[in-house]
Amino acid sequence: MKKLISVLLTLVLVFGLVACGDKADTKDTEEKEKVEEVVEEKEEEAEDAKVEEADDESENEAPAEPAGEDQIYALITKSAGNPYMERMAGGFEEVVQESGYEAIIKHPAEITAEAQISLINELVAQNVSAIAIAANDVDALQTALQAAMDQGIKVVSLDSSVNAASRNTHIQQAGVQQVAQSLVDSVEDLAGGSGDWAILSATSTATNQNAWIDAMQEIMEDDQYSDLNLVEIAYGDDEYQKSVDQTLALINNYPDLKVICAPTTVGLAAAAKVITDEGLAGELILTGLGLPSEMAEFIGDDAATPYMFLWNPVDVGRVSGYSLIEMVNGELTGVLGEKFDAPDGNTYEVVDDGADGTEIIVGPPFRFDASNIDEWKEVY
Ligand code: RAM
Repeated sequence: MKKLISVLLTLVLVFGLVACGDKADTKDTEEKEKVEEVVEEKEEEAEDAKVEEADDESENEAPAEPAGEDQIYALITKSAGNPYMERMAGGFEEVVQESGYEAIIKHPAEITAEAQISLINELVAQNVSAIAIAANDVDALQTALQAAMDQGIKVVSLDSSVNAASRNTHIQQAGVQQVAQSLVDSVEDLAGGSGDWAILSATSTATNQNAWIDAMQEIMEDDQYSDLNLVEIAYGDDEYQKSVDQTLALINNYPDLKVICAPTTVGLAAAAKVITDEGLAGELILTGLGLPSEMAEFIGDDAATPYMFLWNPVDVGRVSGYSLIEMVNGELTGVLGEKFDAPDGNTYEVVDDGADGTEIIVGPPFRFDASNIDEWKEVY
């Protein structure tokens, strides 16, 4: 299309030149011939562009092969290089392959909705059977995901949800309220009930981060927490270096800061390294959601993080795989009240997500401290 527009613009320009020339009465025949030649060339180019465009359109219209017996299950992560996302993808891949189907894992080039939309469009063109997506934005993926569902592709969000109209259901790692309450209690405990604290989040559009932060702020409206002062919500975009820089900025900007709560594994690991390297362990205390394998060296009574929380990311991927396989095989639709028995021995139930959709909750958050970190660092 761009090519066609540029050709048409050139034509307008050339005709404009001819018109101007006429007005100025410079009817030099050589000039005129040259102009006619250019017009001819441009007309030919326009024809070629039209043909190319028609080819493109027919490519888009060509119906892809239906999924049939060769089912393909795709998972789109939030971003590449995040160990949490890699473990989640690993669980998904394992379940899909064990069931005899093909798994595709896609990492967007950037941690944005736009980069995820390109991947969704690719998978729709490929006519995969199902898509699981950890969303970088709650609403922005709607058009692309609805196109997928219109084509019969089953869709779940996992880890970070899309709105209810964009999915069949959401695979929720742990109840939002439960996670938020655990984090709030830890901030209160570690701050000794009063003082400045900050949040170090991932991206500002991540549905899961925002849901936890909103729920935490709501809980903190209670009088019990009135002496705690949230000074800033910083965003490290789930990039290690940016999270390091944001932690350093918080330390510099708030000399009385007592606690940083990072509800992101990337942010927590980066902040723990900074606090340790700056010799601040014990003074500025860290809590949040962390991956035991990344955090083991920073957990303990005298370390940067006395304790933290998480769930098993591998299971989040597994339950997404189980749910999509049920959906593709016509056993599950994602409607409230449905249940299914999974190969892991558990029964999963579709429940109300508290907004206008449904979700399947994987399990409760788990607390990690000096007493159990060595055991769990080997697991995930
Ligand atoms: C990061 C991501 C992910 C979140 C975990 C806790 O890896 O932001 O979405 O669930 O942390």
